[in-house]
Amino acid sequence: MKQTIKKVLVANRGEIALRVMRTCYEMGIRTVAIYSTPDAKAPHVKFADESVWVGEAASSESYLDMDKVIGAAKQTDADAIHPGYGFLSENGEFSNRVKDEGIIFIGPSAESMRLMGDKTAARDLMGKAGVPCPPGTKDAMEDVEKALSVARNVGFPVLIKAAAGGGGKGMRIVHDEKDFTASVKSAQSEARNAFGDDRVYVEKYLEEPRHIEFQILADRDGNTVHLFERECSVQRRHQKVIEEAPSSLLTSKLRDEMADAAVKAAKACNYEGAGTIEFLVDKHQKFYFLEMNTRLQVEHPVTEMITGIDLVRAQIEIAEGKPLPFQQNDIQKNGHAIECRVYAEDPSDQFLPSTGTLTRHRIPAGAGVRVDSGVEEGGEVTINYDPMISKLSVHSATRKLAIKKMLRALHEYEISGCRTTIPFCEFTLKHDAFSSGQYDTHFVKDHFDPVKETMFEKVNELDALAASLVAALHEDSQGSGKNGNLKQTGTDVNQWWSNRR
Ligand code: MV4
Repeated sequence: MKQTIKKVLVANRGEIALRVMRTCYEMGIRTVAIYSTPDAKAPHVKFADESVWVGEAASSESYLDMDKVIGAAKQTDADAIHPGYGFLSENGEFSNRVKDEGIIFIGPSAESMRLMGDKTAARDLMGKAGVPCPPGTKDAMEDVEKALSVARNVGFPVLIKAAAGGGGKGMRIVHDEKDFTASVKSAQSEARNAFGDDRVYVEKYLEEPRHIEFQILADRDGNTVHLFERECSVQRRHQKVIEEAPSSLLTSKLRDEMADAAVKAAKACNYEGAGTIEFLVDKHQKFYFLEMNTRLQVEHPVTEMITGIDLVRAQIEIAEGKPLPFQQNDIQKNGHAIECRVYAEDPSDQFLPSTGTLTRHRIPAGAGVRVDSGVEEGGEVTINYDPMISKLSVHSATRKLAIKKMLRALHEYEISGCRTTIPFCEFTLKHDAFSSGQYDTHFVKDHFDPVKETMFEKVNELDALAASLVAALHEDSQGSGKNGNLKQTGTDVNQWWSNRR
């Protein structure tokens, strides 16, 4: 049944809220923003046609409060809700309640979310669909001894994972069977605390894996296509930092095999809308299903840049009941795109959050440069929400040219008032492991030493300055008089030097 959407409430904040609203504007669809007290003057609120205050800063009081979000949609007569990513975007209860109110949920069914949200159910479904999964236990672990025998069969190291998990929470790498039982208990405890569900399962640990994911679009009639892959191996503590499309690892043959598997996976859960199938590719170029994300992802811009397809427009048209306007052969990849996530975190200090007033926010521009930002100059960067300030994406004809363009754009990006991960992104793009394409999910651990990379250079410069000042002071104290004005500097370099050591 087709229904034209005239007004969308975007149940999100920051860059993704603004990004969704921009496509709505281009489609002639009116928009409703929701906002918490600290977001009252946020860019997404200013851009929307209407806005509704939904509560105080805490997400549970505002963006996660289903009653308030649905109430705002009813209050403004929105005929659809776009959830963005995070918050309620993969909450089956929310999508069902939205539909029960006669409002269109722009996303997949609650059943698809459920099937893919439970990692053991997802593995089972993938096995039946002929999508390869890492060897391991079929179901969640009922009996530790039985699981240990499976671990012995697949061979250590193994990974213990939370069935309700994702993103690394409740995950334990076990290298030796003597640590197995304790690791299971520890994983169960973390999973119970994080998800209220302590079911865990075992998988063979794939060494030096690459994280490669395929974008999927599926309409209500079951037409399912892929929009090629994204490589997301530069991660820090399971948080993606740099993504690119296409992957420099895949051969055409491997790409076709993985794309077929991704389409199979989407069809196996009757998927509708935009979704992503995550795979790991091991050092033998064998790929394995990791998980499915039943939402639009942060890193979707790099796919849009190489295919020319607006994924939010596709989501809305699918939600209106329209058939996909293209077939698989119509979708071509062109050139290369890279995305750097700009977080308000300090890479020289363990990526700790960095808050403050954005006294300067000047974004780069020029051909092939896209900035999706949820902040503006004068705005506050707080710890209320995810620390991502913006996403900087570039597109060029080749990967080498895209790297050059990204380095130029990072150089041009001016942010003052908080520390950001821009220096880390510059470090990565300049690193041989990245530029050669020879990197995996251990890149940060293997190559990034914050003290060496960002502080020592400064310390080295300061050391040189201190040494010359100490030398000059020493000479001065010998009465040579040639550094006459030095003493007036008031800089007790000796004191500074001894403090520093
Ligand atoms: C794995 C894996 C290796 N072997 N599974 C799961 C959650 C996701 N964010 C990363 N996950 C992984 N699952 C098997 N069977 C490697 C990862 C992985 C990873 C694991 C530990 C530390 C950092 C990682 C970064 C990317 C992928």
